[in-house]
Formats: sequence, C-alpha cells, structure tokens
Amino acid sequence: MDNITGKVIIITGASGGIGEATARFLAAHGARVVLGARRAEQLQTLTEQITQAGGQAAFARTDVSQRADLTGLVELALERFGQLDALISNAGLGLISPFDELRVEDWEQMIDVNLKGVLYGIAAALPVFRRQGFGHFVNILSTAGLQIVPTMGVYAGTKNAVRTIAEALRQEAGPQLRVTNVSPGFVHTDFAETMTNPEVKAQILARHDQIAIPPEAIAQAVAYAIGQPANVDVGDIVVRPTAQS
Ligand code: NJP
Repeated sequence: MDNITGKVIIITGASGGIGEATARFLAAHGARVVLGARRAEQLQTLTEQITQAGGQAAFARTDVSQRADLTGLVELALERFGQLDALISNAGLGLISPFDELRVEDWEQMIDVNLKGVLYGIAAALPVFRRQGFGHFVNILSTAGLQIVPTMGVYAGTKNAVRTIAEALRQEAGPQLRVTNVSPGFVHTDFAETMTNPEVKAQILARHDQIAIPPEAIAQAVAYAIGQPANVDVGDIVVRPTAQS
C-alpha cells in the first residue's frame, strides 16, 4: 500500500456503495481523495469523516453525464492537491429490464452515465496525465459484461463499451499511463434501488440478500491496482461472490 500514500485520486459515484467504500479505504491508506456525485450532502459528510480521521479529501457536486462537471472535478483536484494520480470512474446505473418493455429513457440514461460519463472523465483527465507524465484510469465495470444474461443487455453493453474503449486507451496510452478495469459481481450497495422494473428489482434484491459481498471487497481490488509500482499495469480484475454462478 506504500504506493497509495500521497496519491491524489478522484472517485466518481462516491456518495454511496462501492465509491464510498473505495474513498474510505484509499483515504485510510494515505490517499488524498476527491469525491464526485450528485448528492452533495453525502459527499460533505464523507469528506468531514475522512478529515476527522486524519485523512485528506475534497468534494464537488458532479453529474457525470455533464462534461463540464468532470472538467470541474479534475480542476478541483489540481487546485487543492496540485496533481492527479488516478481517476476512478465508478458512477453507474443498472436500469435493467427486458427489451420488449422499450424503456428507452432508461437505456439513454445508462448510456449517458455508464458510457459517456466515463468518456467525459477520460477527456478531463487525459491531458493532465499527459502533461504530468503519469496517471491511472480505473473503471468499475461489471460481471454482467462477462456473462451476458436476459434483461441486462443494455447495461452490459455500456460496460463492455467501456471495456473496449479502455483497451484501446491502454494501447494508445504508452509506457507512462495505466488502465485498469474492475468488474464486480453482486455487491451490497443501493445499486438495485434505482431499478425501474419492479419484478426485476425484486429478483435482484432477493439475490443480493442471499449472496452479495461487501463493497470493501471491491475497494481492496481497486487499491491493489493503484498500489502497484508505476511500471506494473493491472489490466482486469473480477471480484464476485463465491456463490455467484
Ligand atoms: O451502486 P450505488 P454501486 N453522476 O447505487 C452515483 C457497478 N456494479 O456502488 O449521484 C454522478 O450504491 C451515485 O451517486 P448520486 C455499477 O454499475 C455494481 O453498487 O449521489 N454520480 C452513487 O454514488 C457502478 O458502476 C454492482 O446518486 C452518479 C453511485 O453512482 C458501480 O459498481 C454489480 C450518477 C452508485 O452507487 C458502483 O455502483 C456490478 C451521475 N449521473 C457492477 N448516477 C452491485 N452493486 O452489485 C449515479 O456488476 N451516480
């Protein structure tokens, strides 16, 4: 974990779930964390708790579907802490449903947040990483992209679009920048709460209650990748419940 101390790390979707757990874990290991999400009150509370525990944190209300918000979050990191070591693109939505329901607005929202949100983060951070000569993109993807199942087509599509983009980015990035994808399985968070199809939501919640693992398991995987020496680029990590088929 020595390679985490002092690093400046942006985490999107830090107001709950995996993002919050990752922020707490990295801050406890000496990272200076910059938190983004739409619910600013949660971010403020988390920032205060990290600071009271002796860590360093800053936050800004951020909607990742707005390019200017990602630009602002990167600017905040540079203003407050003078550099940017890693961008964790974690904000995401799983508005899953069968295609026949034609929940087109849900499809669009997932594309806006899960896909365009990541691209806007790349657009904001890449020039900074190039200027510095170092930087690390970490994307939170999904096992839904590895095992394709009904109702998750669009969700998995957004995650696998990022998987493809990340591989090209890795190849273009050259020897100084790192690109990591972390794919969680079922994790105990509020992820299912935003689902709009009541039957699918009930199914997912029942499965969650049976097998989900704590978000700290994902935080540790992210920390493992960030904590490697600069010449070690961890590509893909999959962390799922042992009981997940
Ligand atoms: O979910 P949840 P997770 N702009 O709902 C934020 C992936 N994953 O922690 O804006 C900015 O507790 C939202 O903040 P707020 C999943 O696809 C999970 O489980 O304040 N932020 C909140 O902080 C996602 O990529 C599971 O509402 C936005 C956060 O996103 C990542 O893990 C399984 C936003 C969501 O927290 C974290 O999800 C899997 C926006 N427009 C993949 N919209 C799982 N939990 O089982 C949302 O395979 N957020």
